[in-house]
Amino acid sequence: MSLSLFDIKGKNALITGATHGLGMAMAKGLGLAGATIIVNGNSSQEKIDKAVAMYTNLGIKAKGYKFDVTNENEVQDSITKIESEIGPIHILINNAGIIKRIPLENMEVDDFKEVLNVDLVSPFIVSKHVVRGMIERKSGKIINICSMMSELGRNTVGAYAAAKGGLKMLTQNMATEWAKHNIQVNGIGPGYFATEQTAPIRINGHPFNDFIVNRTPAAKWGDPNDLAGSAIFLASKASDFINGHILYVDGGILATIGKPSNE
Ligand code: GCO
Ligand code: CA
Repeated sequence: MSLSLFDIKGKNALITGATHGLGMAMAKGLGLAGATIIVNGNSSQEKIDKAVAMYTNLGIKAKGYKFDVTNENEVQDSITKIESEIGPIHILINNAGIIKRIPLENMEVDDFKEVLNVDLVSPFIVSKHVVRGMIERKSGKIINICSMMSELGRNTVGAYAAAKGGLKMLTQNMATEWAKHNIQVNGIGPGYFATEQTAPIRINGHPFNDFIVNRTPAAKWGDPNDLAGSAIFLASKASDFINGHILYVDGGILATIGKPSNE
């Protein structure tokens, strides 16, 4: 009985921004657990095709759909197309996001708004168009990818922190409104992971790299594959009575005030 609680075989999972990074790692985890992976990207069809080939080579059923998660018309049309071609979307991971590392006093308003638009407004847009089917079916799983910046600030990522802080509360409000339909909405808050997005601040010897290794009790950057288990858990029956919870996968960062670098 116990392992079947985590069984997501045959479920259809839409992951936004699943052509690289943490989105790809979580999608791979769900796919290897038997879910059909719906790969969203917006950069290029070539990047989407490459990602779909990667999933397929692992024996995962996957199909790519190029659409801009900030464009409600594109989202609405794509969700309709997906649900007619693949079937109902049982699991949605709102992962697509951008970051602009600029000190707030120097940040253009347009840059600030772009970060909020992608990281906070688009999870609302995509969820709004996926949840209708979930409400009809009285079943669904939505996972919003939050961040350490849902809880903590850091120099130069003010817009991102505002968006990810908002996404934490949006997650809790989605849970509040949709739990009665047997839809569980939760978040995953990744700590610092080795991805393209963090490559610029992860260079060996870069002050931030040393800072993070010291600030993380597990004393290392996360491996994106460390997120698969949390994604499967929040996408499966094992989390049917969990609502509005942000599951931090951070090597202990939020558990501690930190320590002097020589300890
Ligand atoms: C940064 C990093 C972080 C991580 C992640 C932490 O510039 O501080 O990019 O934002 O990507 O969001 O949870
Ligand atoms: Ca909470």
